[in-house]
Amino acid sequence: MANPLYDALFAPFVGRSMAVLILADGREISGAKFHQMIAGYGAALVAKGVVKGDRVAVQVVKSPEALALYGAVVAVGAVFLPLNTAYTASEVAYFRQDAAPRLFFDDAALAALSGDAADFAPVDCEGDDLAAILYTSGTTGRSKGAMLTHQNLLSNARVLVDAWQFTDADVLLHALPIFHTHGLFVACNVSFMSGGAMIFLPSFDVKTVLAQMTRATVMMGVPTFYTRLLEQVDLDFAHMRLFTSGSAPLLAQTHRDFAARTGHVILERYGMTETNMNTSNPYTGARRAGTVGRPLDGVQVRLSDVVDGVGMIEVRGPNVFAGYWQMPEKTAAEFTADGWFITGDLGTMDADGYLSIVGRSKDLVITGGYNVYPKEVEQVLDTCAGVVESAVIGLPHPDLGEAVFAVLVGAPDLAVIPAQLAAQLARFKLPKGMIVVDALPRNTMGKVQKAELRRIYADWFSGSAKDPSKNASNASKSNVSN
Ligand code: MLC
Ligand code: AMP
Repeated sequence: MANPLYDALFAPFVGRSMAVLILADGREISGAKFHQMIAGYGAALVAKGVVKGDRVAVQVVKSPEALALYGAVVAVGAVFLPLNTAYTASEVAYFRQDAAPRLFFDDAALAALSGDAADFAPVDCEGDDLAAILYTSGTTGRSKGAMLTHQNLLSNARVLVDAWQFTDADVLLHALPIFHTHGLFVACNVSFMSGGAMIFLPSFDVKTVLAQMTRATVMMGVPTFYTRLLEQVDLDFAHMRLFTSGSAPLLAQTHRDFAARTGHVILERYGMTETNMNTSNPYTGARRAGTVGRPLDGVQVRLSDVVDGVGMIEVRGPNVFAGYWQMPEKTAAEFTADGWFITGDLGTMDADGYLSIVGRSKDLVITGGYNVYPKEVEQVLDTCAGVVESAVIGLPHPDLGEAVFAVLVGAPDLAVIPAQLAAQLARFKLPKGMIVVDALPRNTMGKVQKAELRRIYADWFSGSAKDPSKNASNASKSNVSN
């Protein structure tokens, strides 16, 4: 009788007096206490009728309770479905309708959840059973639920503990959100599996992070964490053993600057919601700036349709998801005939097997580590008064890596558009700049040339640009302060 993920991550906490979570106010939660929270919630979920395979959707602020709920859902054989706290009511309505969860937790519902830990018993599961569904936006604008099995999550956590040499002496500084692969699976699962502790912060606030760092041994971050740290004067990280980066491209310059300022060579790795982690720079050995390292143990990576050294990155291994929830056609379309997952990322591989990500075939903006699919924003923009058509692109941004930018045709009132968008879209998806032009550049097939738009407005957020409105007659521009 077994529950693979629960047995590996949560069961070992029974009776442990060592802290598993350290909070910003200094409060500590022992392994035993954390397990009791999981067991209490587990009993409560069963009492509410949750059975194996049920989806349990969760949109709650980051807290120890939220993490214990994750453990409880896994323990009772249900499927954890975390949602970004920034999602609007209409976005959440879509996920609830699509996934049909047995229960939905917001903060109030979580606060009211209690059960008797004595009544708890984990539910048996197989490696192929689902442990989580994480929604990832699609190029058509419709989000897809990536189904992740116990085996997917377990295999990846094992490989990462090993690759990054985690032990129970580690204290991971955790400042990421816990509704995505990075913060939940890479960070929490790895820490749980190693039996170490996490300094569990509500979000990335640079001053708090610096203050808390003194007790940590490892930090995992998106590139924005590192650019923000580099803006600080005093960076004394001599006691740290590891900094990792992922979810978005880390500029080689940031990598070099961080090494020069702190003596730490950031370890960059590459993953996706659908695959967990695929590649990593080595813990011992050369961590090469601008590369995402080599395939992790048990993960196979290949490039297809290679032209001038650049090919589509395809992945195969126990980490690769079980498909999109109730979307067999979309699932089939993203696998090759011989079973490799087509990532949509373009890469090169050097003679030593180090992969570099050089572009994306998918029309996607990654801003501060969050993915925004332009189509989704364009669809809402096109409903705004005065907008005839729109093109949404990502432009280089000093803080967020890329920022969302909208090019509009028509005569819209730019002052009212942000509020109209915010009613429907999470705020991180809203354009940080907009411009109105006479027409969008198109190729002979009539397709909007987004590469051309990215070239024209490339310097918009850098401040050093020539005024882009010179490139577009009758243009008006707006930098949105959101
Ligand atoms: C916040 N805002 C953003 C934003 N984050 N806008 C664009 N991109 C973002 N990433 C907006 C808010 O809506 C708000 O707008 C304003 O910016 C300030 O909000 P904030 O909460 O103060 O932001 P801040 O704390 O500065 O957050 C920035 C950040 C955060 C980079 C620290 O976004 C973050 O933690 N990102 C990590 C994302 C992540 O975990 N990705 C992993 C995906 S998994 P307004 O209008 O309200 O003022 C994955 C797989 C893998 O990709 O390989 O890991
Ligand atoms: P998500 O769907 O949110 O999991 O985002 C996954 C995408 O993030 C990948 O397909 C890549 O495009 C991107 N990504 C993740 N890690 C890296 C990295 N280290 N460098 C560049 N892009 C990355």
